[in-house]
Amino acid sequence: MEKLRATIKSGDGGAVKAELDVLSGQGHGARELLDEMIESLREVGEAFSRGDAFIPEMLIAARAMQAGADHLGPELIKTSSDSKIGKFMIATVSGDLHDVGKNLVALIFKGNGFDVVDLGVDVSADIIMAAYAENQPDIVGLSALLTTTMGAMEEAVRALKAKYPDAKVMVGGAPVTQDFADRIGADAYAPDAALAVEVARKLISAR
Ligand code: B1M
Repeated sequence: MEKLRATIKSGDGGAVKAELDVLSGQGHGARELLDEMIESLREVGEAFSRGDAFIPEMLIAARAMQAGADHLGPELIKTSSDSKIGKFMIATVSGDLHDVGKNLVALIFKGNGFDVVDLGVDVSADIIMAAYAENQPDIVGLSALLTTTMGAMEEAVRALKAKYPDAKVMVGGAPVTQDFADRIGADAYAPDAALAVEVARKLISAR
């Protein structure tokens, strides 16, 4: 696992994929490997906080992690059923460029039988509302990684709910908590991508 962490930090997506294949061959499961890659990124983030790493290091590690997550994709996700469960629209909120977690959530929803509309990063409340009207999703998922963009998440949830009271909104991301989700009027919170699918299924079946 040491080597996997080192390859994530080196930013070499090809080396990450090769190391994942080696570790899979040794019997390590996709979920364990994913957690290990997330942990590597957490370490890079801590180094950044200490001043021992800079933006480029965070960026190349994120790219390598994305390559690794995409490579694991087929094993991470369950076999999708033929009939679609519902439509899930996801965005990282305004002012926030972090997308590795959002992409992971989108990947896992696709693999679990959802139609996924991915609006990308730095998405304003206005764009989310316009996309809601256009796509009519069963659930809107919002991701935020910065404490400074939690306000944008609140703004998006409140604007969406004011115009579309029946809209169902799920929120997540490292600084987001159940308490925060409740305070801003979100319908659901999930701490990780796998649990987000379970929460979404419950939201849809409760309709
Ligand atoms: Co940024 N960054 N970053 N960064 N970055 C963090 C988040 C930080 C914690 C690092 C640190 O200081 N320790 C810190 C935030 C501090 C805070 O606000 N409390 C930080 C900072 C400060 C910044 C900048 C402000 C730095 C600067 O410019 N001075 C800047 C902001 C840019 C902006 O967004 N406007 C910035 C920039 C960047 C990069 C662009 C260089 C790069 C992002 C590249 C990219 O995403 N394409 C980057 C990175 C890579 C990180 C860290 C190192 C890794 C993030 C990541 O991808 N994690 C991060 C440190 C860390 O996370 N510990 C850090 C892996 C990913 C799988 O986890 O996204 O949390 P995560 O997703 C999880 C769950 O949160 C959940 O599911 C996933 C797991 O299954 N989840 C959901 C996520 N969304 C969900 C939605 C759901 C449900 C669950 O429902 C809808």
